Amino acid sequence: MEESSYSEFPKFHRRRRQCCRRGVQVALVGLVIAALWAGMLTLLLLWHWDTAQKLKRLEEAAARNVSQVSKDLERHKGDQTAEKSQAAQMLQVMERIQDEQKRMQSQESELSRNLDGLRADLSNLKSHSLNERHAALDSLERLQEEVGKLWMELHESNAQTPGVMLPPTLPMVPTAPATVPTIAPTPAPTTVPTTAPTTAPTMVSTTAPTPAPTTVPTTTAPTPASTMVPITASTTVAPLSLSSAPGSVCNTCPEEWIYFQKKCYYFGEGAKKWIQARYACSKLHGRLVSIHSKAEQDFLTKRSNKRGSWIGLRDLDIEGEFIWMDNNPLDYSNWQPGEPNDAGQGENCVMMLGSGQWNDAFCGSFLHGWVCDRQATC
Ligand code: 2F8
Ligand code: CA
Repeated sequence: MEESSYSEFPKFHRRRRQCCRRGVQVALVGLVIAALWAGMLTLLLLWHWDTAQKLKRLEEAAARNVSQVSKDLERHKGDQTAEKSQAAQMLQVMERIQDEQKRMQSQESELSRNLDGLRADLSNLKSHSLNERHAALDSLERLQEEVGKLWMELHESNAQTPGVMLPPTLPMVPTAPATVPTIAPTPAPTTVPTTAPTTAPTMVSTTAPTPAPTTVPTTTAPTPASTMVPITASTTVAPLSLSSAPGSVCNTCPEEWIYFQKKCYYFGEGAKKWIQARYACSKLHGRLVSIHSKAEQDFLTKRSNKRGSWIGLRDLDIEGEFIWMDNNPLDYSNWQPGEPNDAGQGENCVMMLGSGQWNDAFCGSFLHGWVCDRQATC
């Protein structure tokens, strides 16, 4: 039995060793598993920690961004408020400007209304004063014409009435200036009645019965109705001696006069209005030229003043009815095309242009030439 017990011992040890080895193996496996779990856990922890760190950083960044955004938002809100207040201010300014514009527009329309009114007044005033001026000039010219006629008659009668002394020349009635301001009243109407009638009418009444020259073969035109001078004298022409012995040659002209077809012509020079030219001719014992044929016109054209000359034709009394100074009918004419046109302020006197053609012109214009005629003497 004992022997058997001794023989059983190594078996026991073998079994025990085998048993221990398995335990160690199990323990090792356990250890390995534990190590693996520990490693896995460690990794898990590390991953978790890393994720937490990242999350934390993200949160911080998000918080920074949020604060930045909120700051931006506040700044933006501030800007918006400022802009709003600026917009409100601008709106106010614009409203003020619009009000100002409306006020200015109403002022402007009122001003333009006033201006229109003023313009209308001015044009009324102008046309009124122009009409007055024309009327005054017309009556002045008529008056001067009458005075001229009376003066010539006085001279004629003086020649037949010894003892009555007359000045050698007719005092010129002052006429309105060539350029009268359109608004200012013209001086003509005031000067005419004071100067013109002083000598002529009173002297005429004493000499009126003097017969008109009997040798002048003129057709007496109806004297225009004049309000200032009594129509007592017959219409006269310049005192020319026209009688001639039968068969004698009547071709004698005074010095400086040019003879052509029984008449003498004087080509005057020096600035004159029509009425002044007429008076200048009468002083030379002639009258402003009357033209009755192409031959006569051709003769005059050759000698015409290039700047124009007054001739003895006008339509003073009736517009368009032209009358020659010799009272003969208008049997020949040489109008420039388009004339007479009574242009501008009215044109009642006729001029001969440089070309020889005729143009009706304003009687108050100053022309440098004027042509007189008279009958040649025998
Ligand atoms: O064109 C013809 C026209 O020329 C002038 O007026 C612009 C003359 N005026 C004077 O000579 C003052 C007009 O008489 C003439 O008809
Ligand atoms: Ca004309």
